[in-house]
Amino acid sequence: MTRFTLLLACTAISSALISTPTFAQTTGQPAETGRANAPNQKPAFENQTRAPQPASMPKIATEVVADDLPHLWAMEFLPDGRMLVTAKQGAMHIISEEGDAGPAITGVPEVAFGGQGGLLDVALAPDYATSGMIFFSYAEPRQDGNGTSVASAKLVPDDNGGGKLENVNVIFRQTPSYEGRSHFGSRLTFGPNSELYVTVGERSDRQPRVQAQELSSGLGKVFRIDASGKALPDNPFVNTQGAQPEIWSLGHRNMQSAALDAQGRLWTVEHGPRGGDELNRPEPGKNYGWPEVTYGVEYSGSAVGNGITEKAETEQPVYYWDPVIGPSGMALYDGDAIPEWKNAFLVGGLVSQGVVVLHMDGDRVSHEERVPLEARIRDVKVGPDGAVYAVTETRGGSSTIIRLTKG
Ligand SMILES: [Ca+2]
Repeated sequence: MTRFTLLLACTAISSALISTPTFAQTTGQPAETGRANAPNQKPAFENQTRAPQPASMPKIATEVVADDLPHLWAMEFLPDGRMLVTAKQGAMHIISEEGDAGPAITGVPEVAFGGQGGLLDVALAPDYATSGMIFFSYAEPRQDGNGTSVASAKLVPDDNGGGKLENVNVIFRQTPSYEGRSHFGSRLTFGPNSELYVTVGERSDRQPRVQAQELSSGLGKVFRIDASGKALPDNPFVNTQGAQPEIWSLGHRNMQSAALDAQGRLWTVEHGPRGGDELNRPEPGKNYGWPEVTYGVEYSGSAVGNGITEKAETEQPVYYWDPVIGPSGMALYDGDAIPEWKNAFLVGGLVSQGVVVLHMDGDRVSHEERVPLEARIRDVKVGPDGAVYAVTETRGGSSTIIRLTKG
């Protein structure tokens, strides 16, 4: 295993194949200096986009703690300090504290691997230390297409660094199924009362994506369920005729980021259209607009729908990015090792190739900071040591795990 440390200097292009995003680390100025895709769209309030960088930005040192890993999608720290990771092709591994991946854990169900599909997120049950239960999401191959599903299982590690899943139980299926390879979401986040939030996508294509607005469809929603997959009795639409009772909020595009804040409230970051990635705090029963109200434009450059960014019935994003960051995983920084980041959200950037640090003032973003890592960042977690761990990916290739500390 390779271990090395490098101090982040000004971004240098390390390979002709990687187009490194351009931005300037200047206090008081926005990190993003690129041209907007929708320059005529205006934010609804101050600091809804391109918030200034903070006055004090820590110097960050990076170290590769694990490399030569399969293409990972998610990681979680186990109570013993090892990492549990999902590999997109359909495997789970435990990574030792020395950075070595153990043999594939057996019992993982078949996944629809391809495009954005595969084995996706993993979360430890709140009582994992005693129950050994984990929850994971994946693109599930189905007779009528595919869709995002959530399963629970008991993780039984063995003495060789591997292990097995016992009692695999599919507890929730996003419906309808669709024959596609895009926008599966997803993240799994347990709330303070062991409620499970499941974020998904709207399957991308124009025909299914409009279902993000329909309560009878599970496309483009946040769901809130219990450990057996049932809708919670205080969910907003349990008494609405024809609505899927598991729905918590609607009008979402493709959410691969979710985390709780210090008060235990859910926040999400979703992949928007070109110039429309957004941060939200999904509240019960509220409509986040997609695909009728959104910032950004279609990949073709044309307007999304009628090109509306505001409507009374839909929620404004707390924050948006144009150009996009390509959000992956996110975490609340609740450690002490990097005091400047206390209570900030850390968001992985696939496109921005680094970690985005969102400093909050109440429920608004006050400052945006960026840590360039010159790699697509697939997930971000805070370790038990207070360091930040970022999972990288190369397209269709392999992953590393990088540890970020105060340099
Ligand atoms: Ca929205």
